[in-house]
Order: sequence, then C-alpha cells, then structure tokens
Amino acid sequence: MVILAAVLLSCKQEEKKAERPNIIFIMSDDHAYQAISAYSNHLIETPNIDRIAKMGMLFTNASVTNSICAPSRATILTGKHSHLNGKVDNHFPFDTTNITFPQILKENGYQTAMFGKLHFGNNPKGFDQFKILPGQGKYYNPDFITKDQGTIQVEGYVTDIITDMTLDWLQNERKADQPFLLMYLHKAPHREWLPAERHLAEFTTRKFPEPTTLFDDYSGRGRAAHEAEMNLLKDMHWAGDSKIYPKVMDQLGLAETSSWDKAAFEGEVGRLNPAQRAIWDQYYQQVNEDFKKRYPNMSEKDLMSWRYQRYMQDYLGTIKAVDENVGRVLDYLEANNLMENTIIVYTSDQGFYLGEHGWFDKRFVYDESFKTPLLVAWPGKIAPGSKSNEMVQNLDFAQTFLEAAGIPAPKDMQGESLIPLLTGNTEKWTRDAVYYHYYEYPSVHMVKRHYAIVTKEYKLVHYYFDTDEWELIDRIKDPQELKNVYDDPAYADIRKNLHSRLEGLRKKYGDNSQISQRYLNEYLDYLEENKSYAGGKNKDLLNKIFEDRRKEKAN
Ligand code: SGN
Ligand code: CA
Repeated sequence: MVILAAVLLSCKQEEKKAERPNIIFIMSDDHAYQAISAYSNHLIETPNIDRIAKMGMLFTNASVTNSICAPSRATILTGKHSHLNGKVDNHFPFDTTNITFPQILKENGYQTAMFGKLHFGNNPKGFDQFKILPGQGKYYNPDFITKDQGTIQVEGYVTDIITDMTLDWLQNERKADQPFLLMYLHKAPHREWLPAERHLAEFTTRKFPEPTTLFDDYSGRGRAAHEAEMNLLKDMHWAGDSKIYPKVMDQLGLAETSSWDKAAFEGEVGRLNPAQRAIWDQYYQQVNEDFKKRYPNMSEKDLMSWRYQRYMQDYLGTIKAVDENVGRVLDYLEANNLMENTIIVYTSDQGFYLGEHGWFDKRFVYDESFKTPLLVAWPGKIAPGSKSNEMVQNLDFAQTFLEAAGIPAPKDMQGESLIPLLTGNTEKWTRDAVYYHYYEYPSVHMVKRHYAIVTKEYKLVHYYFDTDEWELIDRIKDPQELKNVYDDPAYADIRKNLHSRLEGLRKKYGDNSQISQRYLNEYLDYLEENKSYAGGKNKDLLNKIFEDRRKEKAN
C-alpha cells in the first residue's frame, strides 16, 4: 500500500511538473517598440524577435508604471507600483525585503537563473544562479558579478556574452526534472549605444527616415517638455554619444555637452583591446573625417539631422546584435524540445525616444517612453500571430507567471494576470485605465516629477514639483501628443471625469501627495548633503529649488 501510494504520489508530482511551464523572460534595456519590425519595419528588421510574435501574441498597448530602468525592474519583480516597493528612481538601492515572484517560484520548485542587467545596487534574491552586470554595465569586454566566482571580466561583446552565459546554463546547469525561470536581460540598446565590431560596416553608413516631430518646439505643452534635457541637438554628447573623438572635438572647437562627455567615450571605447580598437577605429575614423569636412558648413537643422542619423546608426546597430542573439536562444529551444511548454516573453524596461519630439531617453508619460514592446509566445496556449490592444503593464508580469505556475499570488500585488488575454478569454479582462508616476527629478535629463491616468482615449497628467501644471492629451485626435487641451472648454466634461478617475486610481493603488512628498524630501536631502547636481546642466534652476526649500524650512 505504502509503495503504491508513493508511486501514485510521484506520478502526480510528475504530472504537475509536466503542466508547469518554463518561463523565459527576455528584456532589453531601452528598446523602443519603434525599433522592432513586428511593430513597424521603418527603421530595422528584427526577424528573430518577430518570431516570438509569430508564435504568440503582440501587445500594441503595453506600458510601464514609471518609465525608468531600476524602478521598472522593481515593479516587474514585485508586482507593485513604485511608491509601495520603494524603488521610485535609479538612485537608492532596491529594498531586498520586498517579496519578488522569482523567490516565490523558487520556493515552489522552480529552478531560477538571471543573466545580464539588473541595476539594483545589490544582488538578486531567489536565484539559483546569476551573472549580472555591475550597475549599467559595459558593452566591450564587460565585468560581471557572479553568484559564486566573485567579479569576473569576460572578453567580447556584452550582448553575445550574456547569451553565451544563458545558453551555457540551459545546456549544462538546467535540471530536466524541474521547471525553470530564466531571466535573460540585455544591456543593449542603452546609451552610449555601442555596436559590435561586426555590425559597424553596415550601420555606420546607413540612413534612416526622420520622425515627423524631430524639430518639435514644444509650443503646445508646458514647462516640463520645454525644460527637459534630452534634445538631440542640445543635450547629446559629442564624444560619448555621437563618437566624435575628443581630439576632433578640440580641433573643431566643440565644447563638452556635459562634464562627462569625453569621459563617457573613454569609459567605453578605452576598454577595447588593440585588435578590437583597430576595427572600431577603421569605421569611426571615417565618421570623424566625414564630419570634419562637413561641420563648418552645417546649419543647426543640418546638425540636428546629422545627430539623428548618428544616433540611429549606433542605437540600431546594437539592436542588430540583440536580434541575432535572441535568434540563437530560440534556435536552442527548438533544437532541444523546449518550446512546447515554455512561456517566452520579449519586452523592454521601458520605451525610448528615437528622435520623436527631438528627444532621446525616456521618463515622460508621452507614448514613446510610456509604452514598451511586449511579445509573448506559449505554444499550444496562445494563438499564433495574435494581437492585443489592451492596456497591460509591467505591473502584471508577476501575477501572470504565478498563475501560469499554479501558485496563488500574494494579495498585495497590484497587477492583473495576463492569462485571460493570452488564452483568448478576453471577457475576463476589465481594466480601462492605468496609473503612471515618474519621480527622478532633479536629475540627469531633468524631466519633472509627474503622475497620470492613461485611458485608450486620453492622458491626464500632473507635473507637481517645481511647477504645478496639468496636461490633457487627446490620444485619438492628437496621436503625436503635441497639444495640451487641458484649458480647452470643449474638454471641460472629459477633464472633470478624468480627474475623478485619477483620484480613484490613486486610492485604489494607495498613492497620495504625502507619499510623494516623503520621497521628494528624502531625495533632495541627499542631493543637498552631497552637493550633487545629479547630472542636470541647469544649475540655476537647481539652486532655486534648494533656495526655495531653505526658505520654506526657515518659515
Ligand atoms: C545614464 C545615462 C542617461 C540615462 C540614465 C538612466 N547617461 O545616466 O542618459 O537616462 O543612465 O538610464 S550616460 O551618459 O551615463 O549614458 S537607465 O536605463 O538606467 O534608467
Ligand atoms: Ca532602461
């Protein structure tokens, strides 16, 4: 009897194991949906990333709750908005007392591994294996913090190396009798956008179509859009970003765009070994020679167009390597019978401006940074080639994966499982608005703090610090988000309705102005104590913020 019971039990466990899917979470850093051909191929073809959409579902309205790196990752892992998980900006380390979904999966029998960029200021909890980049990480010959070998340096290109580690783990460490969670997290295409040597020939000479809002003058919007420091012409680094050699900058009399312009270049390009550097120089010397000839006769408009092309060449060059490497992983899964019972997600920690509004970087609730790519495959469960335009968020991953694994989610997680959408039970999906809150200001790129409600039709946004401005965007009539209609009488009723829905969302998620004030004070205290201007060029504005604060405290 005892033996029979044991056999039955083990059969049951086998069955349960067989049901529980593997999860491969692929995330790139700053990968704009405009640069994935499953969304649009006007910039680049990404045939391998597109395979995921062909096998499964493409989400056209996926977004983040806070468009910046580490906060997005914290939201993904905890299933909670920033004000609750505490990781509101890139600044302070992640609070590791938070419970994350990988910890829960591991406790419930999943084998877990993470490779690539985390950016938390501490190591991930709940992983059987990890190799992560320190902070932002480097493109060339990068260092990795490993679970059991300390910090190592690996020769080669970061995107290839993260993939090598991932494939090595699948081949040599993965246990056949356990379901697994694999987090495969690229650094690319993050600034300073350095392509692999093998892609330089193609990408340093390519030309790309300009976005129609490249020359936006921000006239239809408030102070936040005007005062942000992410304009291609004014704020991009000559050396670090556009790859003009520091000595060529000197020859042409180009001033550093920020205090770390030349250092950013040396910090990356200086890591190449002589053989790699020779290949690199072969292509970028050409870029520099060409620029030296043209620069004296260039108008501001010419310069803007030149900077856009240079930016796209490098940014998209890094994506070419991401796509190739995603292909390597998909090929491995196919060749090893691992596709059948595996959920494969491709996403980014947020969207990114590729010259829209004249910008690079992210942070704003405007579409290009608020929205993020999301492609999900799960053969047998998701209909191939399907699409969803529902407003899903990075907040939803934790509960989605827990439900897929048959594990009840902690009650305080704030997302919604995507399983109904993935499996075609759309009637179970009721969300009609999402909540957004961005905090990191004053800081690099100087995007003011704001919170917002976003529906399929509208955005209502409050910039609440260092100004007190509201923006109302009509997403249907003004998809490029050029005009604030907050004071337009035609929108009076809509405005009123959105205000009350925004308050409802803030209540639902437990956010309010006292919490915002607490995070703000904590951050300003830190900046003041460290006399840090956090990268912002506009020192006068920052001085005024500190001055106002001192006055307020004195009163
Ligand atoms: C660095 C970049 C910024 C970028 C932040 C945050 N500057 O500071 O352009 O916005 O990282 O990026 S750089 O000159 O150092 O590249 S994030 O992806 O980590 O949020
Ligand atoms: Ca990022």
